[in-house]
Amino acid sequence: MRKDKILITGANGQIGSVLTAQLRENYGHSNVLATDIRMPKEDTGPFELLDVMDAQKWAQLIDQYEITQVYHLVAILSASGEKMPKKTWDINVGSLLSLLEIAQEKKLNKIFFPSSIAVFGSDVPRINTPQNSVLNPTTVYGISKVAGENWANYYFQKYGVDIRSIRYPGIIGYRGLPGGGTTDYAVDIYHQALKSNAFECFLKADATLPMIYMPDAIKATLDLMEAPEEKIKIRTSYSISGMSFSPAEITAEIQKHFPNFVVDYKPDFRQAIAESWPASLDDQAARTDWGWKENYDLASMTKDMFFQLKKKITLTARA
Ligand code: AKB
Repeated sequence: MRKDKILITGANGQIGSVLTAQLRENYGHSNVLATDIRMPKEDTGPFELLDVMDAQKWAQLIDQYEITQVYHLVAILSASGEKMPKKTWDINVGSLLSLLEIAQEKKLNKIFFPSSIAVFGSDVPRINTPQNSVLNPTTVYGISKVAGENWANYYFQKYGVDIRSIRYPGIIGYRGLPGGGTTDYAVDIYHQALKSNAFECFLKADATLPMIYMPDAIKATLDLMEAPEEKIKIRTSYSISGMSFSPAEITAEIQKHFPNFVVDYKPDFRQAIAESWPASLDDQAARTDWGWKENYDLASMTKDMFFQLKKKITLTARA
């Protein structure tokens, strides 16, 4: 067992719930403190209520549990962010700044903060978007992530805070549902295929976006955090991607399992957000620096999603 003690914010969320379980397996149950603004549905281990805008409580928990690493997952995502720009800025940037101050003061070993493909705007090549592109995002979420990346780099350069980050593409997982994102359709579509064999999609059929399956996203996060410091050459954030597909392509893949599955396209305001993001990413820097490599493509992810969701439905029915 390793001696690090870890605090996670947003531990009840789509990524948080899976990452918490994996970190507990790797670092020992009692060495991982889950935090969230709401109580979890099930008691799975050490947990504290934490509003990340309350920097004092955050610092106090870090002292109380002798925390050495923080995974700061709390964020308001792209679609929700457009409905509350000021709050999105305050939470996404304000809480990161509080953490950076705490990390510097308490000499934390390492911090992880997620960035996003939302940092890119429509003025970059949409295919194989380079790691070092001009960052002119169109959403407040994207603006907050560009600011976050720059603050992260600043605290590393100026104070030596070991902060590491990944620009997550859309993340598809079976445990929890995402909320408030533009890529959320790609999770919901699997649930609806099983439930009703029909789905209403809020993006156009050809809105291709970079995506990743949850096990690959977790692997990337832990590989980045466990890589030797000298391998981390980028202190803003690393682009990574597992695959790219459009709603039409994921539909065709689902139809291999459910031939009668139908999708009705009703694009809304999220279509404009999707159009401003890359269709695919150049993630060679992550591959070269710390060995990023995905295990899943669209076909293998779809097969596993249905296997896991069916298993979950059977277990829930039995309980
Ligand atoms: C969103 O759609 O807002 C997020 C993201 C790509 O960061 N899933």
